[in-house]
Amino acid sequence: MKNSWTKTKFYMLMSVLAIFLAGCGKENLSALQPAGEIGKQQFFLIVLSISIMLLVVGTVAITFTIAVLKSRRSKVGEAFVPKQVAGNHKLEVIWTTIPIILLIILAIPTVWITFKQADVEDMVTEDGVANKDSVIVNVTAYQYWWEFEYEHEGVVTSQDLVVPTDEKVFFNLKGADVKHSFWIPSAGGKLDTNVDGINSFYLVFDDDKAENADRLFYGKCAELCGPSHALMDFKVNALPREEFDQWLADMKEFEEEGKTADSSDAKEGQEIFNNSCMGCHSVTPTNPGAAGPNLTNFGDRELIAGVLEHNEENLIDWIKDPESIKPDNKMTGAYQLNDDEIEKVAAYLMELKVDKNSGDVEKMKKAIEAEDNDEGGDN
Ligand code: HEC
Ligand SMILES: [Cu+2]
Repeated sequence: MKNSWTKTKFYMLMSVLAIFLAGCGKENLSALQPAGEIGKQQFFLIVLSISIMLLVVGTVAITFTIAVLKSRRSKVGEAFVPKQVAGNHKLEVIWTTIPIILLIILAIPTVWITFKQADVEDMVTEDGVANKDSVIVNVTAYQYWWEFEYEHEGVVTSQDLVVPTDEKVFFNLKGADVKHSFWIPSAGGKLDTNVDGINSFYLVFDDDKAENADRLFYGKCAELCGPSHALMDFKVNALPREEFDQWLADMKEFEEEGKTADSSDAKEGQEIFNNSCMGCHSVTPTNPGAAGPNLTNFGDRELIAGVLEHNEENLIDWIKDPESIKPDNKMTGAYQLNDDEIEKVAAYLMELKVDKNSGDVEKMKKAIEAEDNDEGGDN
């Protein structure tokens, strides 16, 4: 009876663990489902080192079990003394050589891949200037948000990183305040963003993997950097090359045309924004904000401040009391607005859209909804 209960407990524990492990396999978030060259190499190293570890642990466990079973007093008698092997030459050689061989098997691919992944030769030309043929993103990590500047285009975004698929995307990483770490689990990393020096590496995003992940990967800060470290997330929008080029073109066109608010609320909101928020936030795509994220394409974002679902209600909550959402963030207390003013600013920010496609999707969704409603009426 007791035995079967122990077994039941064991199976219950295992099924709970299995459920947890099932969560490890998301296409857009997991190092165990690599989505590009670097991620695949890192995954290979994980599998290689775990296999070697399992081999060692397994061998030791089995040998130990055999020894215990074979040397039971009931079997060999009270007076039995096993064969003494201290200082045995052959054994000493065997158990020194095997670990050395295992370490060599582990070391060669690890060292080779580590150096290969740090190879950013294609990023600069022979004259030492940034290579025009390569996509280069200069990343700056702030407490608790990310800024992405496109080297050749001068385009600046924050929180949402847009990259082309099936080619090397180079990153120059630095930290603005404290040390952070840049990590896109599916694609690879992590690499520290230091305050005193730039770290460079590249990532590749496979197009088919990006499509499986709905073209959206998750990025994270992987170095404890303050109270809101765990909320320092960003999104990676991985697009085919033509769509990526289109996005860059939209961003630049936006710079030329500028953006004027549509609705009357938004117009008033724009004025309030210019007075109270412009000191830290920029709404032109080529201008890094002074102390806060660039908000040029804020209306296209997936999330607000990297953590809240993107809608007007949450935006109002954020502007009203950012501290309750991201403790220690650097926007808290920087302005004084009443509820009415906050609603108008929010209306203005929701209108800041650059991605023309996303507008079409919105329109399409509305059209489909309208159609569905019509059908509903007929029945
Ligand atoms: C002192 C500088 C400062 C001022 C002034 C300021 N902000 Fe911010 N803002 C920040 C910082 C810093 C962040 C990033 C916070 C974080 O994520 O940790 C931020 C984040 C945001 C975000 C989220 C951005 C994103 O990328 O998702 C919005 C929206 C925003 N601010 C709106 C406003 C509005 C509206 C005002 C004016 C009423 C304003 N801010 C005034 C510094 C400022
Ligand atoms: Cu951080």
